[in-house]
Amino acid sequence: MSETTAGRPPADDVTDDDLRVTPPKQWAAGIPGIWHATSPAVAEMGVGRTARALLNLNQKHGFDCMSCAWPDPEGRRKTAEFCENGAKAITWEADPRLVPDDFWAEYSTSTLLAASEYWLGQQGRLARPVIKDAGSDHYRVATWEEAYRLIGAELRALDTPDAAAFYTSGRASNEAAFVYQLFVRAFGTNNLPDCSNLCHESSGVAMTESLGVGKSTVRQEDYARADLIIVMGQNPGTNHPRMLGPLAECKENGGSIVAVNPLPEAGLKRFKDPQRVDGIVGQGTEIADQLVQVRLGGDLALLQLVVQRVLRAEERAPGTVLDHEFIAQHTSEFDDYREHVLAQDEDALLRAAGVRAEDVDELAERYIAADRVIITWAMGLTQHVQAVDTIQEIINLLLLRGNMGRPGAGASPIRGHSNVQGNRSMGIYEKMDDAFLDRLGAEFSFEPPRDPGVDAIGAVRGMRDGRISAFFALGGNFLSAMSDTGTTAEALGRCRLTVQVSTKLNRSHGAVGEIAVILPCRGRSEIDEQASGRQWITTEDTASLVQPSFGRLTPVADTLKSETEIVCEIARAVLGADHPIDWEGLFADYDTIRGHIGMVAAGCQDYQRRTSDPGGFVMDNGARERRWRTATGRARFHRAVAEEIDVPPGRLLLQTLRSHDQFNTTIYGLDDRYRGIHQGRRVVFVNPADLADLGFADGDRVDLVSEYRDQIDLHSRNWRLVAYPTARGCAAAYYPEANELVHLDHVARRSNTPVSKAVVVRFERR
Ligand SMILES: Nc1nc2c(c(=O)[nH]1)N[C@H]1C(S)=C(S)[C@@H](COP(=O)(O)OP(=O)(O)OC[C@H]3O[C@@H](n4cnc5c(=O)[nH]c(N)nc54)[C@H](O)[C@@H]3O)O[C@H]1N2
Ligand SMILES: Nc1nc2c(c(=O)[nH]1)N[C@H]1C(S)=C(S)[C@@H](COP(=O)(O)OP(=O)(O)OC[C@H]3O[C@@H](n4cnc5c(=O)[nH]c(N)nc54)[C@H](O)[C@@H]3O)O[C@H]1N2
Ligand SMILES: [Mo]
Repeated sequence: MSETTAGRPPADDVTDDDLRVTPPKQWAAGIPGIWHATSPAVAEMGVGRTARALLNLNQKHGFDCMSCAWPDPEGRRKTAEFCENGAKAITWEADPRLVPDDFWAEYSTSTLLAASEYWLGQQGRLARPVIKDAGSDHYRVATWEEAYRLIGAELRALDTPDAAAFYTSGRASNEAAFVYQLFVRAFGTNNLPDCSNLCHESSGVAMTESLGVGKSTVRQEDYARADLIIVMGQNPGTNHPRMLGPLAECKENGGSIVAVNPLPEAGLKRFKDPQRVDGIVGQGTEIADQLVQVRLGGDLALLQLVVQRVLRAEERAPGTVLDHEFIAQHTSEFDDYREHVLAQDEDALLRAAGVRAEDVDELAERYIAADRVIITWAMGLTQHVQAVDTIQEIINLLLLRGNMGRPGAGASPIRGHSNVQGNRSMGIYEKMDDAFLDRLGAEFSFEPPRDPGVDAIGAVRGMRDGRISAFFALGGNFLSAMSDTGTTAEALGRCRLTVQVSTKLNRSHGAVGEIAVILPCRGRSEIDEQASGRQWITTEDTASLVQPSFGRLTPVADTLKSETEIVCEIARAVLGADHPIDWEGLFADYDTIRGHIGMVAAGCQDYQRRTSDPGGFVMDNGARERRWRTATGRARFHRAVAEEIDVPPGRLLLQTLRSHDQFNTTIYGLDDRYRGIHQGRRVVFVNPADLADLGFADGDRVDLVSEYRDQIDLHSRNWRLVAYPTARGCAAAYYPEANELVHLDHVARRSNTPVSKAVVVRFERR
C-alpha cells in the first residue's frame, strides 16, 4: 500500500500489490518478538519518550497496558512487564504526530469512510474538537465550548432519552466509565451498548447462570499451578502474549497444555520467553502437548464427547473419577445432566466436532489424570450461535471433578480490552441489576430508568429503523467492529447526531449522521492535570485485580481533555448547570468519583483506600470461594443439545480473526508473520484439500459471498486464497475487513453476540 496522494487516501483497504506468503512460524516471541517491539517505537517517538513509555508499562506507579486484559502478577514485576503487542499499543497511542488543522478541509467524511484503517491510524493523534454541520461533507475545527453546546442542544431536543444510544469501548478507566453511565442514566436511558456485546457477552451470560459470577474464577498465580490447561478458541501468542509465560511455567512444573483450535497457532506450538536468557538463546518451550483440530463451532460436541468418557470411566471404576463430595455439596441438577449427556449420539457428536475418536480419548484421559484443571477461552467460543451452551459445557466438565474454587483450577474467559471488565463493574451494561440501580439512585438522589436498554445489535436496528437518532461513542470504532458493515454504515447515516470521543482517526469518523462531532481525548499513558492536581485512574484485569494507573507521558497536545472531564462537561451541557449532581466537582478530583464508586459498585466498598495501594485489590468473586449466587444457590449443571452447523455443498465455514499486527480495528502493520503473511490482509486461509475439492488453487483471487438463511447474500470483493493447515471445511479471514460478510441477524442465542466465527461462504472466481 502506498502513502497518501493529496486529498485521496488509498481507496481500497489494501491493494495487496506486494502481498507475499511464506510458511507459517513454529514458535512465538524470542528475539524477533522484542526486535519488532522496539524498532517502530523508536522511529516514531524518539528514544527518550519511547523509553519512558515502555518502562512505565504495567509497573506499580506506571500505567496499565492498554492492549489486552491479561492479569498482572500480584507480587513481583519484571522490569519489562510487557510484550511486543503492548509495545505496539503504547507506541500507537503515544504517537507525537498530530492531525493538522487543514486536514479537515482536504478530506471529506466520505473519503474517511473509504480510507483504510491503517492509513487513518497513520495520520497521528486527533488534536482539536471538530464539527461536521448539517449539509456539509467536511468537519471543521471548533472550540470545546461550541462542541459541548451543540451536543447539549441536540440531545435535549430528542423526543425521548431512549432515542439516543451511548456506546463504550473497553479502554475507558473505571472513573470515566462510572461518570459516563451516571450521566446516561441521569439523562434517562439504559441504552449503553458496549464492545462486550461483541466480545465476551456469551461468557458473562453462561457463567452468571451456572456459577453466579460472570468473570474468571482463577487468579494469575493459578495458571502456573495447574496440572492441565486447556486453551480453547484463543490465540494467546498474538492476543495475550504475556499468557505464554505462565503457560510455559505450568509446563516446567510438570503440567500439560492442550490447544483446541481449528488452526495450529504459533504461540501454542513453541514459545521463547524474551525476558529470559534461555528463552532467547535456547529452543524455547514446547507449549501444546496436544492440538485438537476441532471444526469451527464444534466445541460443544467435543466437550460432550469428553464428558461422556469421564462419566463412563466413573461407571467402570465407581468412586474414582468424579468428585462426589463436591457434586453433592456444591452443585445442582447433576442426575438430569448425566442422563442427558449419556443419551447424546456419539457419532453425531463426532461429526459435529469434526474430530477423531482417538483425539477425544486422549483429551479425556488427560482430563481424568489431572488433579487441577483450568480451561481458558476467548473469541473462538463466544462468537457462535451456541456460544452460551458451549461455555456452560466447559463449566459442566470442570464441575465433574470439582475443578472450581480451588488453587490451580477453574474457568477462565480471557478478556479482550484492557478495562472491559472494569467498565461492566462500573455499570456499563444495558440491563444492570436493580441492586446497582437502587444504590446509584440513592447515592445521587434520582430515580434511574429501569427499562432495559439496547445492546450493540439493538442500537443498529434502532438507528436503521428510526427509533434512535443520536449515537455517542466513548472510544472504539463501532462501524468496523460491528457485524454487517453495510447495514451499520447505513444505520449511522440515518442519525441526526453522531459524536465520538477518540484518540485517533478511524472509519467510524466517516460514518456520520447529519451532524457529527469528534472530541479528542488524552490516552491512559498521558498525564492528567485537573483543578485539584495530577490525577490517577483505576482499571480491572481479567483476574479481577483492580489497580491504580498513573499517566506518565506529556500529552501530545495541550488542547486534549481527559475522558472523565469530557463526559462531565457534556453532562453539564445536556442536563443544565443547575443539575443537582456536581459534575464539575467530580472531574476536579477523581478521589470524589472513587468515593461514589465505593458506595455504588458491587464489591468496591472502601474503593478509594483500597486502590490507593499500588498493588490494588482483588474483587470478590463468589465462585472462586465456592459461594454460588445462582438461582439454585449452587453451581448448576446445564443441559444442551449440540447442533451440527449446516454447510451446503460447495461452501465453507469462515471465521474472522486477528492478525499479529492489529489491535481489533486498529491496524499497526500489514504483516502476520506467525502465519507467514506479509504486506497484505485480504487473504483467506483454506485447507489445501478443500481448495482442491472446490476447484481452486493457492494464489487464486476470489470474491466471497456469505449466505444466511433466506436473507440477501452479502459480498466482499477481491481476496487471495492461501493454502493453510486449518481444519477441513473451515476457512479464516481477517477482521474487520470480513465483517461485511456477517449478517446483522446472525447472532448467538441468549447473548446476542454477532456470529463472527461461523459464516457460511462460497467463493466466486474473479
Ligand atoms: N495484539 C492484540 N491483542 C488483543 C487484541 C488484538 O486485536 N490484538 N484484541 C483484544 C480483544 S478485544 C480480544 S476479545 C482478545 C481476542 O483474542 P482471541 O480470541 O485469541 O482473538 P481471535 O483472533 O478472534 O482468535 C480466535 C481464536 O479462536 C480460534 N477459533 C475460531 N473459531 C473457533 C472455534 O469454533 N472453536 C475453537 N476451538 N477455536 C476457534 C481461532 O482459530 C483463533 O485462534 O484479544 C485481545 N488482545
Ligand atoms: N468480525 C469480527 N468482528 C469483531 C470481532 C471479531 O473477532 N470478528 N471482535 C469483536 C471484539 S472482541 C471487540 S472487543 C470489538 C472491538 O470494538 P471497539 O472497541 O469498538 O474497537 P477498537 O478497534 O478497539 O477501537 C479502536 C478505536 O478506539 C479509539 N481509542 C483508542 N484508545 C482510546 C482511548 O484511550 N480513549 C478513547 N476515547 N478512544 C480510544 C481510537 O480512536 C481507535 O481508533 O470488535 C468486535 N468485532
Ligand atoms: Mo474483545
